Amino acid sequence: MSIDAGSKTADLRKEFSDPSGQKLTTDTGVPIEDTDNSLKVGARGPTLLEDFHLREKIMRFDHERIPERVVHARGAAAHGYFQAYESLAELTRAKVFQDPSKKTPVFVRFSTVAGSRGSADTARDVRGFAVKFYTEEGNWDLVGNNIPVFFIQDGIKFPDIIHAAKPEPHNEIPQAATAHDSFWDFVSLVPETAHMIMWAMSDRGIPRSYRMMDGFGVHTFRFVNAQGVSRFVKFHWKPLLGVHSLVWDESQKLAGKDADYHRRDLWEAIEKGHFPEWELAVQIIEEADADTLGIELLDSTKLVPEELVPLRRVGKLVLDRNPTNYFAETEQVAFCTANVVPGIDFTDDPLLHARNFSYLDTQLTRLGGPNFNQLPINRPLAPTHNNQHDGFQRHSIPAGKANYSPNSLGGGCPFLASQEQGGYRHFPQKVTGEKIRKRADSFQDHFSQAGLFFRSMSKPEQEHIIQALQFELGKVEREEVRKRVVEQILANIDATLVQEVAEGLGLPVPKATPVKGKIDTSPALSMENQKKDSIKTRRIGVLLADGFDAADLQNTKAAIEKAGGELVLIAKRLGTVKGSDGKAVKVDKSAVTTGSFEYDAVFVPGGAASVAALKKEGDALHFVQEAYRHCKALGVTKEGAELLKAAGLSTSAPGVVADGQDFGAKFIAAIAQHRHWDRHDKEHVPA
Ligand code: HDD
Repeated sequence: MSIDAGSKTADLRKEFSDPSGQKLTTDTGVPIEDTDNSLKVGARGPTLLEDFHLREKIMRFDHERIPERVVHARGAAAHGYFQAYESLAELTRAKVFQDPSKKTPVFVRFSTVAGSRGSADTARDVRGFAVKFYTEEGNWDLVGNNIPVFFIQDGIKFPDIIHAAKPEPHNEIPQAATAHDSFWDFVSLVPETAHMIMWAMSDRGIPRSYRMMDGFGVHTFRFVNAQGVSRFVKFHWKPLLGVHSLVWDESQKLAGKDADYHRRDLWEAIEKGHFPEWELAVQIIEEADADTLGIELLDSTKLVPEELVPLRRVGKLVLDRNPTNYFAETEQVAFCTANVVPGIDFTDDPLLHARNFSYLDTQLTRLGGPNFNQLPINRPLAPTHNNQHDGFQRHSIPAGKANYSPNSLGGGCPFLASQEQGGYRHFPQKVTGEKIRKRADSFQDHFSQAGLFFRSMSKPEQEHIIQALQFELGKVEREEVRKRVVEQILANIDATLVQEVAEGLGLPVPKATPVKGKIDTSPALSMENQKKDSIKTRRIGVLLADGFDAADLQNTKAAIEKAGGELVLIAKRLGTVKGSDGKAVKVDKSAVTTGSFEYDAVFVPGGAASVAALKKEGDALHFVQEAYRHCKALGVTKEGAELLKAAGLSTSAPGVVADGQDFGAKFIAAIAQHRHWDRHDKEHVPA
């Protein structure tokens, strides 16, 4: 048999040399001569069953998919490291927190919860923030979210909340959205969801980037030190780029124009060397103080306000390497809340206990058997020795006759690890009680922290929550469900909230009976109070046509890049545009492939011919109007201001920076603010 030398594929193949010397082989290592033609009897004859290469290739293709995760199916991940700032020996014996000179490798996967693997990144949803630390004493998985609380208090309700949130069973509609009857029906009947609903409907539900969101371990865990002293701990990840969000209109448009917006953002940042960073912070609560705190630490629908227990920043997470292969790493990674190391232990949070079972169990179906920890991405760096040898997809080949314990045939191996040798010992917590299906009275307050969150928001943040609820409940078809959410949930949270949502839905406004706790507001909860000091990695869209002012572009580019931002040149079509100096610059994006929602700010340089051309382009006018409506920074130099005027926009509105002294510095300061919510008349601007 010879390669079909006449085919186009064969011609193309000849153009590539073979520098690696790596030949195509079957899975059993047999070199392959032709992978473009199946084995046939004559060139036009039937295909032969003996074509083992065809059969293997198709068989492998037929089985390429594994079941997607039942939740958090859509995600993106990266490698990196964690480094402690100082020894935490007084709090925990975990090795990962002992030596500040040591870097512990990590793999971090971000995700949405409700959508399928192919759904859009920017759906309104909670984001998963799962970190696998490959520590020297085994893997520690901190499987958290970008929201510090959860929908339910007991894991037995997890299938219910997820079934309600996922597409409805009869027609599988809608995808990656909670704006439908079954979700809100559940919410209306389960008041413990109230606090999490406030967070999910807030701007936290539509992050600007995975790189710009908080992470939380959610549950209360234990730190246990070498002396066996236990303290309660809550984990927080704080992004060094600050916490920023999209607006809802942008999220929806991005879902159409770039459904991979978040995974692309993470990938590109790492490829460009802009490694995302977070600080790990802990809230430590002495066991003796737990009862007087006034917050049930075992209830995952509650947070501990930073004003009560401050955050202590204990180390840094850096993501510096993209995966080599999406499937092998991001898809096959298996996190489990039960993966803890000596020095980290559980509390009796009933949500956590159900999770400890669920994550181990789900991998059996998803990864085809019990050996998933042998997959390269899950394999610990710490050595493993045990008698669990068999099962589907065993990779390593255990030696020896003894696969039981105790044994003498294997010389007694593997031996047990004493405390001094780092053996894991569960914290000997005292427990007594009757076997009952019941929640403690301390789990019954469902509204005080929902109200705390809403009251702690800035005015614009509150408006966004109201608008999100009007959208979501507006999509609910059954009026009795809408009414129940308004009357049974929102009325117990806040008077303004319930009034505005009810009015937006055309429902009677019920009497508000907000439930208040000990703390009235927690300023730390508002995104407005997070740091806004940098434009690092921010993308600024530049609108250009032939004749743009080359000096304007050059000066702004220099200033923005010095501050760590990036200009993206946008014109009517791809190719080049000519500046006032006669030089051509390459266009990065054409108007048909992009939109203002892909950028953090907009810049329009001067140049009479360029601006005159832009004024006639509907896309350019729409671009600036949309950015204005989304409250982004707009910078204009010289004639650039005319484009804004032609679009009916004010050049003196907040966040609009017109030419003048210190233009670069003022524009940068405006971009760092991320949004300028107090922009007048924005509701009247088309977008
Ligand atoms: Fe979960 C995946 C986060 C409650 C059952 N969950 C999963 C992932 C994250 C979370 C980030 C994706 C991990 C990855 O990237 O592979 N889940 C949470 C948080 C919760 C939570 C922060 C509440 C504090 N989860 C929760 C409960 C249960 C589960 C109560 C079941 C009783 N979660 C699962 C699961 C998943 C999962 C079904 C799907 C895929 C997987 O585990 O590996 O077992």
